[in-house]
Amino acid sequence: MFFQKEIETMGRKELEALQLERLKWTVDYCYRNVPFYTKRLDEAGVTAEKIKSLKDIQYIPMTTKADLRDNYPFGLFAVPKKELVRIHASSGTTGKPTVVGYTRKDLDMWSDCMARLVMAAGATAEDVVQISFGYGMFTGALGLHYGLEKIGATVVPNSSGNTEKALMYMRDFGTTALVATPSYALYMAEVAKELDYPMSDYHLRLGLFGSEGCTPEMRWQIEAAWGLFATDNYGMSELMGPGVSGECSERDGLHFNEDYFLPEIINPETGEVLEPGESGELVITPLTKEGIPLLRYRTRDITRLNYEPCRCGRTHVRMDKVQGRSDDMLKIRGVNVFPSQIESVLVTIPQISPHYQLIVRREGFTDTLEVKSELEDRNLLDSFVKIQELQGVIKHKLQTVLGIQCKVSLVGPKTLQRFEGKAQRIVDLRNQK
Ligand code: DLL
Repeated sequence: MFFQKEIETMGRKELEALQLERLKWTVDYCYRNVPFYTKRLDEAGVTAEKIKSLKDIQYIPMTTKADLRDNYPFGLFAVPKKELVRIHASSGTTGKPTVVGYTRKDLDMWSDCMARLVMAAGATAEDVVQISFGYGMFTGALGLHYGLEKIGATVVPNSSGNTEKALMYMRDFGTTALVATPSYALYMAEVAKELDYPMSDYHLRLGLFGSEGCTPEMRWQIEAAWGLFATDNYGMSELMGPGVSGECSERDGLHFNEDYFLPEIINPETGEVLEPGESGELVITPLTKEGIPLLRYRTRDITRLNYEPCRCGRTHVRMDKVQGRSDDMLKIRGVNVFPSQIESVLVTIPQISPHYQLIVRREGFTDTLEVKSELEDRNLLDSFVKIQELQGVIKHKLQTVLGIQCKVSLVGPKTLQRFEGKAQRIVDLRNQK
């Protein structure tokens, strides 16, 4: 099912012509309306007229999260405040929040992008969709909310938290689709199983998940727990929020809304643009944004692009599931370790739950990694030998995948923290005295 079939199946030549025209518009718009970009573009000697092909994007300077923070709150906005109809911000846990503003046209574009992706994932006007992202400054909830309303689905704006009540609504309203982070969907299933209602009282058929990584192994567990079909959605607040890319029901990569977002892959160390198919850092230029336009925004997310048309008929480029963030990547004794690699191992071991924590320490001159995982069965704690055996198995499997040794600790069931939003699994103690 398509929301805007003509655009979603547009031929590549036509699509690229549209992108080029919009890229030139954006460069000119930034130059004229954002002093930060006037200076940057002057320094680089770039003007809209000089851009003759999409390849010329490489001459445009990149923008980083630090640029947004340095210009907090409205320094990169291109319109006066009275033209904005909404403001969102990132949580700002690691510094000043990054603030983003939307004009009416930006919001229309956002809900179109979302409507396309939820339909591609299989949502319809028949669905009752419960939104279990936190409503507020986070873009996830309102982003999906307006897209789902646009396709005529019945939206239940339940927000995150108060899980038992959310489950009551789910049973009583006959909710058919759930919007949540994968980790919250997993936690909700855990709580549902503890309540006095059979799982057959729930009617979820579709999960519209996203906002954090999720290995295929973890996804199978969520699907099995709920009996639903899960799809992945990607985006970030600086670019708009969710709606940048998402999986269709083929689940063979996340389709970009490529008429609105121009993606590139770069080598995160050198900034060099990589060839299609190569893995590296995703850089995105929104092509029509008015409130806060950005040029070549460095996402820090590591992925790959695939320009082959999809079996679903959509032609827009697909990205692989995010492999990790370049700033989430742990460097342990010189080896790059992504949390997703660890998750893919842990989730296949039946004696432990899919909840885990990664603790990084500096001991002397070496970095060490402790993988803390939860037992499914409390009784195992009584057997030292069995625990040791299990630790040995996990350690061996992790070493095979990661190429380094790590410490494995097993703790009792339901002792690790659960998350209602994005899971925070890494505890990096290296810079603590
Ligand atoms: O997480 C927007 C969003 C909301 C996307 C709901 C999808 C669904 P931020 O809070 O600004 O925005 O966080 C953006 O989250 O750079 C990625 O590192 C990560 N991220 C987002 N979606 C995915 C995903 C929203 N599907 C940051 N897989 C991004 C992996 C994701 N990581």
